[in-house]
Amino acid sequence: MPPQADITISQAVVKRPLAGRTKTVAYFELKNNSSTIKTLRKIRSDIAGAIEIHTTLKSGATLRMQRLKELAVPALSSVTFSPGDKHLMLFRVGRLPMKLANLEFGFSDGSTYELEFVIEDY
Ligand SMILES: [Cu+2]
Repeated sequence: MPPQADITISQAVVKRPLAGRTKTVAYFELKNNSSTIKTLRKIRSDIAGAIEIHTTLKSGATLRMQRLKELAVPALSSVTFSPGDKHLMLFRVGRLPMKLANLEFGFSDGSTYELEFVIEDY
C-alpha cells in the first residue's frame, strides 16, 4: 500500500448551482492524518472565481453564515463540512464538468493538496 497522504477527504461533494445561479456549496469530511496541526487557509479551483470557508451560527431560530479566515484541524483528527454546519461557499461558478472537479486546499505550512469532488445535483 502507498503511504497515506497527510490530508485526505471523503464524501466530497460540490452541489451543481441551480439554474441561473453562480453560487453554490461544497461538503466533505477532511482528515488530517499527520502528527501536526494543519490549518486550512486557501481553497482554489478552476470551477469558481472565489471559494470561502463558512460556518453556520445559530441565534435563536435564526441561522447565519459567517466566513472563517482559516480552520485548524488538529493532528490525527477530522473536521466535517455538512449542511447547516461548516461548508465551502463557491462564488462565480461557471459551467461545471459533468462528474468531477478538483479543488486545491492550501494550508498555513505552505502545503497544498489537490482533492477530487463529485458534482451532485441539488
Ligand atoms: Cu455559506
